[in-house]
Amino acid sequence: MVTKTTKAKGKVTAAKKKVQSKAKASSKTASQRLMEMEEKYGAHNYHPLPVVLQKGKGIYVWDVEGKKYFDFLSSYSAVNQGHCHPKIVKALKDQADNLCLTSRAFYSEALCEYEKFMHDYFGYDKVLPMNTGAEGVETALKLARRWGVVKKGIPNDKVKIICCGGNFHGRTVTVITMSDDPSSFAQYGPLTPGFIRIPYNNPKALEEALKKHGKEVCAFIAEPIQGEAGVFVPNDGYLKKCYDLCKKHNVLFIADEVQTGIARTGKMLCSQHDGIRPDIVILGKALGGGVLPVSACLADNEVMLNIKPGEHGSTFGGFPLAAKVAMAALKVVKDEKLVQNAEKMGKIFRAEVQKIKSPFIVQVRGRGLLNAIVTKPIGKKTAWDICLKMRDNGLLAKPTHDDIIRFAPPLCIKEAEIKKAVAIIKKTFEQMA
Ligand code: IF1
Repeated sequence: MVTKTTKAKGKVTAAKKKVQSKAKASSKTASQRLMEMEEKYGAHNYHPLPVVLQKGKGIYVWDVEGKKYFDFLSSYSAVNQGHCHPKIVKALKDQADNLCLTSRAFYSEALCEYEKFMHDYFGYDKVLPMNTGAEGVETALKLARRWGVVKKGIPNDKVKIICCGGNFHGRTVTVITMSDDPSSFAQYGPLTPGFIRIPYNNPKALEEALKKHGKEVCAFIAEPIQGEAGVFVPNDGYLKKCYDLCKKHNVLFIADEVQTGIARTGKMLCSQHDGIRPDIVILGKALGGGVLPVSACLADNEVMLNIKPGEHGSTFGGFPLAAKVAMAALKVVKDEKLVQNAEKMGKIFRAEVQKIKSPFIVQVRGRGLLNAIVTKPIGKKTAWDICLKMRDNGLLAKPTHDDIIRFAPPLCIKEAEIKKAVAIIKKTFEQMA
């Protein structure tokens, strides 16, 4: 009897525990459960800010609990036109009902139209369509190397490309070869030969490298503003000086406009701030209107026509859905005057943020709507903690390099919304102090 009772009691306790633990599980928020799923089943190649998004519209996103936020990252400038823009989504849906994918084995009506559209829009002879930014960069490097061999007469195994310290051009093995950030390239060796790295924002360094290696150099590649480096804006005239040096040494100038292009900095292309027309422009991110991965290289025939049929490509590059989406995305930029708006709102944003007095703030910098606050940690509180608090207050932004917070809202943001967002940023810094 005694044994039985004890057993029964034991059973009750176990059942009770089960109920308790179930209650505990359900006391978790939807966000917590989803983040645990990612932790368990997703590769650990990111460290996201803890917020689980479910919905987006214009400059706002909502999490799974229904809380609304200003999106001040815009998926790293891929959502310049705003989330789920009705015209871009309509272009996607219309084409999806018609023809999604053909590969490049056949012509597609949408791609033919897109190629002409890109010529008219950006004024380059030709476009080479790809999908992601890194593929666009790879394509530019191949175009440049090929031009170097065919047109400049550099021996195939000697061709060099000059890149900049602090760059971020993507994640493929060749592209990370250009990086000087160990978190990008370490323990992924062996890397790709043929790169020379010089300091950014230093035309003298380019001049010296070209004097020394110019005959074997096919191209110089740079971001007009370095994004990952913390929205590092070079001196006025830097790009122009580099461009002129390239011309002097018969070297192609490649502008990686994946992040700075498509109106982000208050010009259609950031290179226009310095009045230059790069030999190769790489576009990505917002070219897909925040809807699809769409990237491209723009260049003239002298560069573009050295790659012949079968020598480069991608199954999805320029697929009909992407072609239609990109055209819609670029039409929105013009129709809604996003270049002008980015320029105007950027000025207001920087002026307002500069008024915030906080011991955390070291510098405010940027161009158009690509901006950053450089912070310094106080005690144990860092840029990460500031971003967590901004999240609580209803604004999403992400730190880069531990101490820099990037602010890059969709370009359709209005003045009243900028002011509301700055009020949140101000309140956050006050709460941190
Ligand atoms: C990630 C950073 C931004 C880019 C430039 C090419 C690419 C990028 C100038 C490659 C991509 C992204 C990738 C993203 C983080 C992000 C980023 F913080 F790492 F540097 F935006 F600032 N050229 N930048 O900025 O384009 O292949 O990704 O389409 O998580 O790696 P992609």
